[in-house]
Amino acid sequence: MRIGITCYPTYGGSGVVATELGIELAALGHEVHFISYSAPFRLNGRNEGIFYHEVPVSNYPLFEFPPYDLALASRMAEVAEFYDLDLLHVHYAIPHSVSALLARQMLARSGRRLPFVTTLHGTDITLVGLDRSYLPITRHSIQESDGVTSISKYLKEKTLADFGLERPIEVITNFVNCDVYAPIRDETERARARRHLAAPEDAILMHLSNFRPVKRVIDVIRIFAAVAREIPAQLVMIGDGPDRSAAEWLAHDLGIHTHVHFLGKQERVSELLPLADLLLLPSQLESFGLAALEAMACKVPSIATHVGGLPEVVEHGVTGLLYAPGEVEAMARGALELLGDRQRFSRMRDAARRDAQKRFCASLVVPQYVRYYEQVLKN
Ligand code: GMT
Repeated sequence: MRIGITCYPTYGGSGVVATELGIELAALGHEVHFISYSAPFRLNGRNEGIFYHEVPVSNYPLFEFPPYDLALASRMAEVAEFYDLDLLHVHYAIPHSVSALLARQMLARSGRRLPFVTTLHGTDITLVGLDRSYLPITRHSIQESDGVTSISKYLKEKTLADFGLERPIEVITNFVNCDVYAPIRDETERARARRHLAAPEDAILMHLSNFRPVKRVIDVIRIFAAVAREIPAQLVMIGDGPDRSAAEWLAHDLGIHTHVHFLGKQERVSELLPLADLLLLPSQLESFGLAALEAMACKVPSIATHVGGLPEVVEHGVTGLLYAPGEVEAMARGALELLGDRQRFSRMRDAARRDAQKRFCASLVVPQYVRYYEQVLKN
């Protein structure tokens, strides 16, 4: 198949999923064309069978807001025509599914069919999509999509209820490449790699996100502070975003800044995650929680929240511990109890990897997308 993929190319789960999907599809022999305003950040160096088409957005003095969605629709239609695409797959409904709808209409005039699949990821439904400025057009573009997938059961139910929709939505969960995201088997090698971040006796806690308010990075710092009061520990913060500076200030104010390492955006997350003991993901809401899954695949249990789709990913007491958002003290206690009970901790680490392999490996999930594309093309 020749598949066009559109996503936000910046640091964020939906872009990561779209990019990894493109890479996996290309590895299966499909031709993948990314169409976006810049190249997705995880594409680097792995591009056989993958093409990238930039969307140029002109900014005339008359435009207070350059219409990216229109430029995207034009580019989608062009790329579909030049490269004979079979279908478009857009990630994050706003504005990508609206642009895809326009591209489909443009091509229909010349008798060309260009079905599109929309994958719903999270705030495109739970936050931005419900904003009155976007709700009617988001609802329309979801309704008009040739196929709609959702990354969790939670998000599917939420979409149907909040948008008053009745159309079918296929749940295809996020996935992880279990060969790339994997524990370091050799304990000596792992210990050596950890030494770059911490002393041998230190626990390593990690957080990975786009540092938006929904991620509650302030809670991450507070949880860590409570843990570090009891045991030697280091916190590694991966990513960047609006709340980073507040988190840095708090680490200073609490006097723990020498134990908190802000690494910024990292390309090789799969090399850092296996070094952690625990992932902290105390989000206000997660429709899935890709970071928790990537950590699980590396044998790292999560201290997270039982919100949205997270309980579909992390099983409380088995592959991690789940709390209500804001339960900072309880999360710190949970982390300490777990780290202090070597047998339970080791069982949880094994279960995390096993579960990621059993339910979320790319080799299991990506074929579900391929089957879904085939079904959409057939209809
Ligand atoms: O919805 C967002 O906040 C953005 C989006 C992203 O691009 O990071 O995150 C969502 O999609 C991810 C990938 O499918 C999920 O793992 C995240 O849980 C989801 N975020 C939220 O629901 C807050």
